[in-house]
Amino acid sequence: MPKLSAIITLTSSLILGVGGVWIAYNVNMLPASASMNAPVYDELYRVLFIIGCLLFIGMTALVIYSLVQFRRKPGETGDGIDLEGNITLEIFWTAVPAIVVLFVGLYSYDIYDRMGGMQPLMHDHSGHIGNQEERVWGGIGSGPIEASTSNKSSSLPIELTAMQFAFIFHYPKGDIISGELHVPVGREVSLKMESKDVIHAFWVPQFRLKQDVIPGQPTILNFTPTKAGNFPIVCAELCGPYHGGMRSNVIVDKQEDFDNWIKENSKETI
Ligand SMILES: [Cu+2]
Repeated sequence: MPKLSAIITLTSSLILGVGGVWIAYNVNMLPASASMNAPVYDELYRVLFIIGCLLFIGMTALVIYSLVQFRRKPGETGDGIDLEGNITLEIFWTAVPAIVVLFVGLYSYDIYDRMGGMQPLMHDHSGHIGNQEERVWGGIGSGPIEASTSNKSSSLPIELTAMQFAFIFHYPKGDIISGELHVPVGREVSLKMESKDVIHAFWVPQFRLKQDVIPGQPTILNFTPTKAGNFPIVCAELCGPYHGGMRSNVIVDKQEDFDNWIKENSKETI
């Protein structure tokens, strides 16, 4: 009998494992993936989804099995069997969740690091600027943005000002001001963001990117779009009565189209 139950447990676990992985790979709940960040983020999401599927299916199956198997039989009137403690089982159900939670924590940290989350994002009060900012913006304190145009870096610097209730983009090259974000596909963009009033958040679901935009404290967001198209920019921080309407678009163009857009708009504004 113990042999049979071990075989049944092993087979059900295998079916559960394969089923969970199959669901996670075949049920896609995420929007299109359009930046270099996206695959890294999606990998973490998939692993969490697999764990979630395993737990959900496993527990539901166990509850249904118990309801059927251990139901009160006709004619039974007494209490159930008196059970007290099971050290092995208790160690098992403490160790397994502990290992799962530890794994998820460490893995999430690794993904956050790979997405650049541990790199400095903003000025501190002493005026020091993080490495990314030095690279793209020339490391000149809060000096004029024009200084960055001579930078040898291949990143495209763009300045974002958020306010109730709009995103305004400024391109140092050509001194263009736009209500929509235009970027070329395949090139790193360095977005320097600052708010004029309250805290907002720049969120592009297809880029898997979300970053707070804070008054008086610029934040830098670097990303590389990988797919041409038109994607929504959403304010993801409750910022006032029209917060829900604080939206814009990011238009990812081929380099050629982007260059044309820059050329056309530079003429009008310079
Ligand atoms: Cu907002």
